[in-house]
Amino acid sequence: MKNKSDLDLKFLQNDSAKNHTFGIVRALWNEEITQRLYDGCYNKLLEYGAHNKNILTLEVPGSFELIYGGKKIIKQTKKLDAVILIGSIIKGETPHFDFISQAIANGVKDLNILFDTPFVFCVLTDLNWNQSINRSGGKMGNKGEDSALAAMSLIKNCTY
Ligand code: DLZ
Repeated sequence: MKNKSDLDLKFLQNDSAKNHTFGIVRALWNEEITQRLYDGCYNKLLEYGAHNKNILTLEVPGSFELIYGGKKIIKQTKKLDAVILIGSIIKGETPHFDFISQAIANGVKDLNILFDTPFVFCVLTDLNWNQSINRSGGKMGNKGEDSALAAMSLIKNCTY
């Protein structure tokens, strides 16, 4: 395996998202970054055959609210095949970064335990703005695209 995309492409077909339903919960904090992640994720789902009407989007103020947003979107629709949670946390001068990052990772883990639908973690935890740009469509790729691939892989490999 050369990189993550090689692995995903091995399992996926070009219509892997067709006839599947997706939720995307997007945090608006660091909005430019989460927009880039969102676009990468959304377009990757379309590329694999998803229909616009089958991609439901919910926006929340910050990454901390992704957990509530994830719970809400799944409870209200009850028929999503996967949910992708998109956020961007950038380290500041206080320990806030550590508390929020840890809480969100734990919260997303809890959602995966509580619900049958998979929740994909697309939250960048970067030390500065440049790192975030690099991971949202810059020289390190776009983690939003990777998350779409992960969601499709989960639907394909974990549905029996
Ligand atoms: C408060 C805060 C801070 C300091 N930094 C970020 C961040 O880098 N990324 C992010 O998504 N959200 C941040 N927030 C907002 C919190 O996630 C949350 O929205 C507020 O604390 C309100 O609950």
